[in-house]
Amino acid sequence: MNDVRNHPADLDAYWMPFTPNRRFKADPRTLAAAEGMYYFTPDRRPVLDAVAGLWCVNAGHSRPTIVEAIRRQAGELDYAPSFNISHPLAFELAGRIAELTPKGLDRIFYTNSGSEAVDTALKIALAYQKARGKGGRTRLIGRERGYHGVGFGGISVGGMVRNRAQFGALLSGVDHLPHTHDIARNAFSKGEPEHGAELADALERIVALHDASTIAAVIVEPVAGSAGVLIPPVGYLQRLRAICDKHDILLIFDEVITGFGRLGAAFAAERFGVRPDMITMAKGLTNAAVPMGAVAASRKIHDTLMEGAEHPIELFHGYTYSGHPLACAAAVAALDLYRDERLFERAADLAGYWRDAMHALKDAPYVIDVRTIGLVAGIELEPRPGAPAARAMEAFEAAFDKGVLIRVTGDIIALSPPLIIERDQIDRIAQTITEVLAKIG
Ligand code: PXG
Ligand code: PLP
Repeated sequence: MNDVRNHPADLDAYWMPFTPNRRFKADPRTLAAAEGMYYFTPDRRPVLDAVAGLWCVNAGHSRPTIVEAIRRQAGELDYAPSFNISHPLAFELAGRIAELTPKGLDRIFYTNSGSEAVDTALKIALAYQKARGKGGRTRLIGRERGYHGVGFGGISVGGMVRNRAQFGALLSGVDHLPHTHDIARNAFSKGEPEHGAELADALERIVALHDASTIAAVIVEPVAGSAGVLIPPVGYLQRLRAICDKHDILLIFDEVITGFGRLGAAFAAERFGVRPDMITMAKGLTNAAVPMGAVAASRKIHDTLMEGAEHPIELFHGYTYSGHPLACAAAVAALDLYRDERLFERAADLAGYWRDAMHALKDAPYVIDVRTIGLVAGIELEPRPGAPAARAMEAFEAAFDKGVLIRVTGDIIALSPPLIIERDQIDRIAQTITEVLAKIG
């Protein structure tokens, strides 16, 4: 097998995403194969996957039924135009997704990624407001430390400062809620932290500032993933929902990470008992085997656009690859696996074991917080003085060299294993992190 370490010249052409390219190319680490809970390096060294790729391979790697579905589909129908024609599997899959979303959120628009799902949802929100005669409602409200992908819409409502800073003025008419991260009050919370529901009331202040008649939608991740696993305080999401209802503002849950079992339910909306007006999804939808995202919109939104628009095309939006046949085939096979292996229930059943194993890291060096929900954990480290993020990056490299793939963001280790993980593998992840933290300075 080709090892990029042996071909340094071959590394130049590929400009890698969200990567310190020069550092990577000086000491590349790549993965060449995967099966179940494991990756394999080009020299066939197994690496236990504690992050489901990038929070996306929820059923584990290279599952044969998904592989076979993609193969079969590629031989049968490689591509069908997405505008005006489509193909049967796209309709079948939409019905399958609608079985998993909260009742009434059952109109499915396909995209190719989470970023596109977010931009699509924001555009649907604006089109909906216009269609119902509220075209003045153009403002979009996001949240500090939110991650909504990398499209201009997504970084505008997003709150990861560095993802915005290089790119100019972004969308106008956007405001942000405060984030809910509060280690001083909530350190070492298990599940939803106790303090902070009142942070939702910041939405009332934003409404007072701009007037409700200018606001189209609020978008939040139910659990913020990329920013380092920020779990909503008890009652927070319910309060956001109530304030949105009071002022007739749409609420969008970005469930690109929280969807498809990550929290032990199909969607976080179900887990928290809060019904948004739209859900964005991607990642686990196809078990990441083929890129695909989607927006689930409420009937109210969908039907308003179906009745209201004066044009034969109700929504001037879509992608060449919306509902791509290979993605649909992968998604149907992935949803079959989730159902047949009861993987969402499995995640719920394992969540207690996961929580206890992760919270045992409380006493490891540098750990200032552990937070867990479903099969997600954030382990926050005290930054090394004068070198933020260095400690976590060294932990990542040391864990990889010990055969465990973790993910770090700033000084936070974020873990989100495939839902097929076994208890001894959970133990091994915790053990490896303990060893690694004892070793680094
Ligand atoms: N919304 C949310 C909530 C996400 O987590 C996106 C949108 C964008 O999806 P795409 O498919 O366009 O990447 C995401 C993606 C990480 C990490 O390590 C997280 C994501 C992507 C890559 C890395 O935290 N989330
Ligand atoms: N740019 C050009 C020149 C195009 O023709 C198209 C699609 O037809 C796009 C961008 C958008 O590509 P996609 O539909 O894959 O998002």
